[in-house]
Amino acid sequence: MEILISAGNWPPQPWVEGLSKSDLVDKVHVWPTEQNLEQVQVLLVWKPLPKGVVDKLPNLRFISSMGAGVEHLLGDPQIPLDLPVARIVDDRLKGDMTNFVMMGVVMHQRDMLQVLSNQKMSKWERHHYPKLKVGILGLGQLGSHLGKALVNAGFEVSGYSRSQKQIEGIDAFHGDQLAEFLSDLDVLVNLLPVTEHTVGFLNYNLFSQLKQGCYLINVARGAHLNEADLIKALEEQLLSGALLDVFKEEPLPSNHPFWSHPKITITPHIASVTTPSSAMKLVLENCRRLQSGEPFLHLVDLSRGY
Ligand code: NDP
Ligand code: OXD
Repeated sequence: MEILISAGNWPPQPWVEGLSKSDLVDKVHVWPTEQNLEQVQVLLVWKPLPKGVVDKLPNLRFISSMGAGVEHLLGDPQIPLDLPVARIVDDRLKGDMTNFVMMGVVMHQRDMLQVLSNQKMSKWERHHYPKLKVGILGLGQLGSHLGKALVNAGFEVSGYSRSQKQIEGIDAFHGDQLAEFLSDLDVLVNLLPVTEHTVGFLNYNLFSQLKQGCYLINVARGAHLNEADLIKALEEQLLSGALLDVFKEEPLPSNHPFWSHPKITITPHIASVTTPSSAMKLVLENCRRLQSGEPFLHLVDLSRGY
């Protein structure tokens, strides 16, 4: 089987080396290439999907995102809608996301930015820290893993999803229960996928339904956040601060007002980065399934958009 990798700004080499070791794989191509791609059956993509690539693959049978998100594929008219499209779901990705958000929650709970700035002034200042209720938007693969870990760590946890959930220890809301979900949170974590229903979800109207002083952690996508509304909500103290890992434009332009905002902490889309050696196991399992005709794992539902 031949595979084409278009890894965007991620280094393709670990993928090439790992996939080439499998008996299932005859050849791994890396885009851009002048090689003949006629025999390629599997396309692995991280964003953006290059223009014209699909036209060069007459025998393409399966597409996989190299990350959890698929909006870069589903929104692209080049992707034939009848082809199966999968995404990465793996324990490493879940664990890394959980650790990152846990760090953000605890940093906020312990007022760590203040503690670090106190150190610069040799200032010894102790205070009590609050018990927090954390709400997670999106109780999917990442959100539910995070929720369980937060419960185990002693936080009060609630979550909101499209369909109804039952997860031990998590107060679960869905559908038209959004306002109820938002009303008593100390921290709101966004782990929604980008779809036509979730673009701009984090907006002034939503912020004004939160308990005053709630802290926002956005680790899903920049497209979820209305940036001007965030600044306004921070100025009006509807929100006490925000940890942002993802942005509409990445890298975040150096003149962007978020960089210097005293209540915003920025990380460069590192909440959970696909680990090739781990994610490759799923890709190879799906290659095996392509050969055997068994159903693929972690396919995207094109009608839902995630
Ligand atoms: P999943 O598809 O497993 O989960 C998505 C969740 O969102 C589901 O619970 C789903 O509800 C819910 N949802 C979808 N649409 C709506 C809606 N309109 N209203 C309410 N709830 C909705 O995704 P993952 O957990 O795997 O990943 C989530 C996102 O995290 C990715 O799409 C990606 O953008 C981002 N991500 C960011 C990373 C980073 O480094 N910053 C790394 C990896 C991922 P239901 O369960 O009912 O279907
Ligand atoms: C992903 C990401 O979607 O890294 O996997 O953002």
